[in-house]
Amino acid sequence: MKEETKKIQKEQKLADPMAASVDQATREMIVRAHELGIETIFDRAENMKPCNIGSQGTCCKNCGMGPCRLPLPKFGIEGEDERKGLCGASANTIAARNFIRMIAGGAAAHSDHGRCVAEVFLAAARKETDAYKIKDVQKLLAIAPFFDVPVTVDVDGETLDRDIDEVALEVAEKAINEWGKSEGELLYLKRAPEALYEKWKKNGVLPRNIDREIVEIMHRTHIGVDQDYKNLMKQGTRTALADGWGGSMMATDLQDVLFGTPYPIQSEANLGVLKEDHVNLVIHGHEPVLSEMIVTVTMTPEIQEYARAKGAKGIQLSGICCTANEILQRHGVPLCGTFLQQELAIITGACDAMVVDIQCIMQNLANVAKCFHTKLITTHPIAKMEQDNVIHIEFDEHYAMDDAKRIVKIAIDNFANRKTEVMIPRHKNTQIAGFGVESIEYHLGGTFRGSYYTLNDNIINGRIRGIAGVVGCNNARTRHNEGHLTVVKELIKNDVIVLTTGCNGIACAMEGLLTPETAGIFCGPGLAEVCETVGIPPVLHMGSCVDNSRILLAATEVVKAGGLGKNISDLPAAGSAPEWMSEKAISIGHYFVASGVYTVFGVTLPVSGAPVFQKYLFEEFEKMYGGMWDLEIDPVLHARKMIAHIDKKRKALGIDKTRERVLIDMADRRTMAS
Ligand code: BF8
Repeated sequence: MKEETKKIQKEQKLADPMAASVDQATREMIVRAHELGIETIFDRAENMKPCNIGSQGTCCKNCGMGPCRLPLPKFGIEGEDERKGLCGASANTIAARNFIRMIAGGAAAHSDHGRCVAEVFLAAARKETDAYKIKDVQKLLAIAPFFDVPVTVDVDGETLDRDIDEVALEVAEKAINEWGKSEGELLYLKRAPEALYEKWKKNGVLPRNIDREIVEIMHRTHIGVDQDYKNLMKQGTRTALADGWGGSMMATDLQDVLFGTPYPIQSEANLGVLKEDHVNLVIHGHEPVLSEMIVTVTMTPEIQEYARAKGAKGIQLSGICCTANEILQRHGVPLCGTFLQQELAIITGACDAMVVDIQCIMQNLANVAKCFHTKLITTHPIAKMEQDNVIHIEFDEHYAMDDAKRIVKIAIDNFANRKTEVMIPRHKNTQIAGFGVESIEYHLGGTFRGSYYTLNDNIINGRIRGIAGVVGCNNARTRHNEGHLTVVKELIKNDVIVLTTGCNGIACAMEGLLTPETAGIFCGPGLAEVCETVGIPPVLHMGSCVDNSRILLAATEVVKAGGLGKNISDLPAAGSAPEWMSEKAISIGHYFVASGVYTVFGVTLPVSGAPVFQKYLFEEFEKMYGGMWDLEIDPVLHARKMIAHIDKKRKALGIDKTRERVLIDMADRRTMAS
């Protein structure tokens, strides 16, 4: 172990493993890290406290005269809010600028991911690469009309009038155009319920193209441009919609066409999926373009034999963050952990290589890897690390298989170099993942009916009280996974079916909530009955963070199936990100709000320093879009606020009498479990 690592540790406060996480594997690995003298994010969170003014959203550093800091007066604001920056910017202007810059950051991350997928898709359509092919022709034909690509399809879903390669090429070209076209509006906006599209039009927020909306945020938030929080939020809304109904939705669709639309698949989750006698290659990041190739290479007999020749019993692939969700939902590759567990995967001593691409990758991975034999490999031209122990292999889709093979071989060759005693926590859980718009239709609508009627019927008759999308990150400022699991358990206990993505999906998988058997233990009687009859978990894993678009489209299908109003905002539904931390989460939160969903965030929200602006987001947005923001730190109250909103919508629809509106308490739950 490096001496300097130990020295730093002696001067620092250490995280209390019990207080840091509710997950046993995580706690054991924090203890292990302390034994080895290795610092992790849990320790850093003890030693660095967040800036109070920044976390209230009222620190402006958009010019060289600042940062101008506008703290809330200790006893609140009496009368007019006279706080201002050097240029005169009010607290509302500063908080709104900061907020929409976060939307721009999040939308840019999702949408640049989508662009990369679209470029690979174009290369595949042009047959410039052998590695990528159109895998899901049905999905291609299903999305083609939304790109104004005409195609006639017969009852079996086969195209009647066009060559499939020609359709693929046209879709690829139209898709790429969405990032920078000079006129018109995003084509996918028409996929939303008509009433929602009309609301966007009325409010003047139809996005023109993806890049332009992001650029315009950077312009408007430059010193001396937009100084009206309402007008700033108009652009924030336009940009978030360009993410949810644009970049993210296209990323999901094109990935499905290239790599296959997910269907339910069994796997496992948590650090216990690592195997001591196997080569462990951990894939971390977001774009499935590389990880798909790694999965393909790993399955070849040649590479398996190579691993055995080096003394391993085989190769264990696993994933961290949303790349994990991507290869889980299409191949059943197990989840190694959430965002906060990335350093811990290396600290097991069993990680022979960790390959990363973009987003949510901690720079400290390189420092941790230095203490072990682990090879840390960056692969993306826009995401490198400064530390000298990091290997950079730039991934090129035109030589995808060669690059993937090289990376897998590095992991295999490194198997014999393990130097620290391996300690893999034994904890892992079984899960079923891979749900989407299509599979929900199949499971809840049946192949015969092929629709969302059954789901709607069960919502109308009250067995299912409502729908919740619970998504998003881990945040080291709160106890790892506690918010995620408490919110989800409280919802399903009260008959609310949960759709999950991102790190919430991983947390639920680690807890065993993604199995049909969970229904009998954790759910209220109505939801349990539906899950047991249909054989689905009460928490449906819908994929990665770009796949939140699947939740938007599932909600749209529910509207279309009828009986629950004309718009997403009419549905008994709510959204949540209990442990959010990334800018992407803010963009997601806002496109949910602008799509009509009451959306509650946990931990903190950088708007509290500007009460007028906060009120605009928390209350006035509902009048424009039907959805609004909220913040609730207590996870039980957080879920109960969502349930109260669901009940409000049930009442408005006239279906509140079909079920007893009683929150189930612990005593009821014990009776149910016995
Ligand atoms: O895109 S949930 S910590 S991994 S940002 Fe990151 Fe947040 Fe996890 Fe995926 Ni999403």
